[in-house]
Amino acid sequence: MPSFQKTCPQTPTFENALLVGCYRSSRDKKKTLDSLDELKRLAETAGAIVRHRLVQEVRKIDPSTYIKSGKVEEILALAQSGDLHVIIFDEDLSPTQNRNLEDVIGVKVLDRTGLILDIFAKRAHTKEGKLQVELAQMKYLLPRLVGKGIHFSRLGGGIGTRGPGETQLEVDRRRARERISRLQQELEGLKRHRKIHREKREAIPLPIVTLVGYTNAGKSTLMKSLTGADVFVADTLFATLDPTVRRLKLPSNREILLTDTVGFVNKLPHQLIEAFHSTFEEVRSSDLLLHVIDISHPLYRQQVTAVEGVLRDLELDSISLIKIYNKMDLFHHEDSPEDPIIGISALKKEGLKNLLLSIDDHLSKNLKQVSLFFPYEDFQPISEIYKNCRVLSRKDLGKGVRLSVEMGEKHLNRYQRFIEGHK
Ligand SMILES: Nc1nc2c(ncn2[C@@H]2O[C@H](COP(=O)(O)OP(=O)(O)OP(=O)(O)O)[C@@H](O)[C@H]2O)c(=O)[nH]1
Ligand SMILES: [Mg+2]
Repeated sequence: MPSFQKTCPQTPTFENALLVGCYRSSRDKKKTLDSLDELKRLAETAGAIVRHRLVQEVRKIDPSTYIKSGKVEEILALAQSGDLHVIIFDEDLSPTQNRNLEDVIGVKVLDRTGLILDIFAKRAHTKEGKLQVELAQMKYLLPRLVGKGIHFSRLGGGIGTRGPGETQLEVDRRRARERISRLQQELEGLKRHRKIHREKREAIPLPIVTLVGYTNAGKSTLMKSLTGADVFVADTLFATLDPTVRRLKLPSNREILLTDTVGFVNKLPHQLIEAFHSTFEEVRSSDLLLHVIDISHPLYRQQVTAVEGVLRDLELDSISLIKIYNKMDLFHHEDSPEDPIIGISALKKEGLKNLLLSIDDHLSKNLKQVSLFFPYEDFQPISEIYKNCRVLSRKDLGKGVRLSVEMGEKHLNRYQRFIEGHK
């Protein structure tokens, strides 16, 4: 029986990396170069020093090594002559390509997915976050355990082998499957727990407003500036993995729940989307999404498109959304974004009043004016109503109280039995 012990081979603190980007035709070259810039940031976040880049036209993908054998030779020469610890491909490699490249070059090979999973493993702090990342990593590793066994063991630890990577070294597919189903069970348990939490939260049906956006756009900074929440902010990718929720009062005195959550990235690994299902479930119950955009980023338009793509994939695109252009203090572009513009600086706390008014405005649009009657023997919900909705008028009558209230769908459902004229 293979052991399930963690093995921690010697790893340099920083690993020298070679990045490889491939494009099908010269039209795509610029896109590949941009994507490689992002891969560099991802690699640095994982602890690598990017020493070399290889950008290559690949008309036809080689099924055994992705790039042509000539290029493999070139990389081999580089690996033999220098201090190279890891090769990172921007495109996803098949398990076979990954293994073959490592066999020939003798250096650890990762793809973008493996790298992102590694960063998530480093960042996960809560029990649920850790389980989710481990599940994603196991799913990524499972097809890589076929055939010759585990190739990573020869190639040292470090980037791409953190978290379950290390425990994987000795396990076979059966044990990996067992682990996957155990993780799924545990997550299911946590999900039930979370559901109870959510139901409790929804018992006070405050509108839920969720910050979404590309990683590093400034979501957590905005959360901090608006609510004073002590959330982690960093100039690094995937600073936030675990959702944080705080109450916030809008100018109309209406209270909302503001949620900060995990950022998106181009080519977000599907294993992560699946594993973070319950995190995204939470987003699904939002009344409004605030899409935070880093306008100072030269590729902000592509980032917007990537985020919109992920929202569509997660079927979150039916929730109403406001685009917020952040980091206006750094904004130097000639071309201005599409309107209507909400420009802010989360860091300098500029434009926040305007943002809060817009949130108020958006939420009001989904509100209806209704008349409710509370008999004196069923009077308790009135204090809740005063707290969570806008009361327009009140009349104390002989048998109870009549309120004219502005409320959203959530409240309409909750207080349906008090609505006058309702059968
Ligand atoms: N100049 C400037 N920097 C900002 C602004 N907002 C955020 N930042 C910086 O941008 C970096 C990323 O901010 P975060 O708030 O961690 O970004 P995030 O969207 O939560 O990122 P993830 O959690 O990785 O998805 C930090 O270095 C912030 O200080 C802003 O309005 N102006
Ligand atoms: Mg964050």
